[in-house]
Amino acid sequence: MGNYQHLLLLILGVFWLTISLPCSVSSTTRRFEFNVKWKNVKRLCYTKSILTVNGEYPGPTIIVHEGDHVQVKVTNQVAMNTTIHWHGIRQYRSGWADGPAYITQCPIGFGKSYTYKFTIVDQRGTLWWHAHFSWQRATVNGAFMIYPRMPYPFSLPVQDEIPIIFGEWWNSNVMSIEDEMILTGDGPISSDAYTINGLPGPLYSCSLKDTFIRTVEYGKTYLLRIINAALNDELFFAVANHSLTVVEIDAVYTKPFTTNAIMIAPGQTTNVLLTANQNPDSTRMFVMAARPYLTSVFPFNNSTTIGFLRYKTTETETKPPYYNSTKLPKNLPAMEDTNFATNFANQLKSLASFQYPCKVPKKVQKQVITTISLNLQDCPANETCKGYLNKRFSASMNNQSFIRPSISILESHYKSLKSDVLFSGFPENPPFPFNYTGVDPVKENLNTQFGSRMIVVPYGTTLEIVLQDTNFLNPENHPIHIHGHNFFIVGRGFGNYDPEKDPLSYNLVDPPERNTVAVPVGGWAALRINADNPGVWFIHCHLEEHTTWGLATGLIVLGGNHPSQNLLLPPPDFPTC
Ligand SMILES: *[C@@H]1O[C@H](CO)[C@@H](O)[C@H](O)[C@H]1NC(C)=O
Ligand SMILES: *[C@@H]1O[C@H](CO)[C@@H](O)[C@H](O)[C@H]1NC(C)=O
Ligand SMILES: *[C@@H]1O[C@H](CO)[C@@H](O)[C@H](O)[C@H]1NC(C)=O
Ligand SMILES: *[C@@H]1O[C@H](CO)[C@@H](O)[C@H](O)[C@H]1NC(C)=O
Ligand SMILES: *[C@@H]1O[C@H](CO)[C@@H](O)[C@H](O)[C@H]1NC(C)=O
Ligand SMILES: *[C@@H]1O[C@H](CO)[C@@H](O)[C@H](O)[C@H]1NC(C)=O
Ligand SMILES: *[C@@H]1O[C@H](CO)[C@@H](O)[C@H](O)[C@H]1NC(C)=O
Ligand SMILES: *[C@@H]1O[C@H](CO)[C@@H](O)[C@H](O)[C@H]1NC(C)=O
Ligand SMILES: [Cu+2]
Repeated sequence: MGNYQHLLLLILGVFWLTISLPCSVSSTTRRFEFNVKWKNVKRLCYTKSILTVNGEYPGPTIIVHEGDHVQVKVTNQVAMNTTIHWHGIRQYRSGWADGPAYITQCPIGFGKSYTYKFTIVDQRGTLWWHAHFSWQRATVNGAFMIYPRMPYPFSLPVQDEIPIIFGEWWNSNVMSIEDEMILTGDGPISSDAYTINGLPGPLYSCSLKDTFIRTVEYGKTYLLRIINAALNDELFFAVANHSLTVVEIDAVYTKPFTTNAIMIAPGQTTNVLLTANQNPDSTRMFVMAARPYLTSVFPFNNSTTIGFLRYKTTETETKPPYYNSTKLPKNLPAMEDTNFATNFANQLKSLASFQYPCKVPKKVQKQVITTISLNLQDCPANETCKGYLNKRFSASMNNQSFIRPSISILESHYKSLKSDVLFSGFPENPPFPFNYTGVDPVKENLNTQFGSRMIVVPYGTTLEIVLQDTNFLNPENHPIHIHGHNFFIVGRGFGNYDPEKDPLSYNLVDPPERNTVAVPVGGWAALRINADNPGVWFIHCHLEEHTTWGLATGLIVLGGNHPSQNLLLPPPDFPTC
């Protein structure tokens, strides 16, 4: 070999090292302690005891880097069961740490601890964590930030960041809402306020001091890490006189686009860039506002949470903030603005660059078409039901209303217990095809069947799931969340999915990649998944009321031939039932 060739190899070698180094930097183990405990908190003039992590509301922020090993020791200090879910974390082979009660694990009982252990693989951006037991996530939630190994692929430099967590506040005890719903068959009571970082803002009574205010500096660009932790509401969000550039959703980079507002569904996260480019006048505060995107006839709280961006000047430090205007931003969409929601969703595309390729399956080995539906269950003769028409509200996928068993399905699956047959055989098509988005709701039989059947696929299957909304009770935009896998939203539309025509217009180049999809109201969404993560993965509507009613199923991905294609061993402190 000549000298030149040596030199070339050397250069190539150095180049290879340079590009591969950031990924191969030895990973760190980051440890956190989460103590689940009560804390007295006052909002809207009501003081009540809320469930928290470490007494914080919203809970502590987890900050890690891509590639890190994460260990969170959760200790339950309250006389209730609990679990924590790391929403959107892929959990490669570590399904034991995913968290949904009775899907992957038995709950952590009073006085018990469980250490969730997992590794951050090929994910960067904003995710979040929340309790996954009953409705505890109302107050037990927080941000989960993953810093990238490589510089941000954004054209603007990020000079600072602003976490924004939307939530819902109930003056009454949120822990008893689910029990009440199950007892009476009625819908949940609606929340009393929406919140930004736990604060309702000045449009609610007694809340002037509970207002989120963030000082910004003229000329700087901020990364807003926006999380929708509300229980039952999709939200619009806008900042007065500022535009937002979307750069990442659900910890996946997107093609940047600029918008006056965003729509964000419960379970979703969206990172946007905001440049503080307005006249830096200390007497002015810019309103940021969030209110529901409404597609349902069910009761909800018709109100808006606002906070402020305040420009920093020499006077800012000494003067109290002024609330010259609490006028809502002109660019905040109206509550029923489905056109805005649709146009916004149409603009979301994977970055699909050389460094961050879009790994959408071009072909699929299996397709599952499933309705996502609300239902009305006939009232048993010996009971009184308080739902619509004196029946029980319910919800289903392919006419199965999902029942969580009282064991860990993951454990049962891992040990190949006999009960496993209960957890397979989810129908691959609606049992009776009908005009899903055209049925007169009330005259039909809206009953459903109870069950715990899930979709089972071999390791590595390329899977397509088509989610079809129905008009039962009312059509509604449902945010469907899949654990353990990201998916690619290759198609969306209104009306009934057409298996012949609709695939022709799929985006197989740069579809958005997410963990939660807002399925168009009265429409459908087609998702493609590389089922490459062995385990048991919950699939459910991220409107808490719908999960309670059974709008859920699961995906069981079998182990592969190679040891690296199988689940890790169960941890020694794995909670038992
Ligand atoms: C909605 O919020 C307002 C303002 O706090 C409150 O007065 C009202 O009772 C709430 N509505 C419902 C239905 O809870
Ligand atoms: C925002 O811009 C509008 C004009 O589009 C202007 O009337 C208004 O005063 C501005 N608001 C602030 C807080 O600067
Ligand atoms: C805002 O209010 C403060 C205090 O009342 C006042 O000094 C200031 O001029 C007001 N600014 C605007 C733009 O109205
Ligand atoms: C919400 O409240 C506003 C102001 O009171 C009202 O104009 C609007 O019609 C209400 N919207 C719904 C959907 O109830
Ligand atoms: C009604 O009867 C069913 C079937 O016998 C029973 O399982 C259920 O517990 C009863 N419900 C009430 C409220 O008594
Ligand atoms: C479904 O129902 C809608 C609304 O009634 C109607 O417009 C549409 O033509 C129906 N579709 C089919 C395939 O029957
Ligand atoms: C769902 O199942 C129930 C109970 O078996 C049945 O009465 C109903 O017709 C089914 N509905 C649909 C849409 O398949
Ligand atoms: C907690 O969960 C365990 C296991 O499912 C169950 O046996 C126990 O009754 C639950 N405890 C409470 C307080 O709900
Ligand atoms: Cu739903």
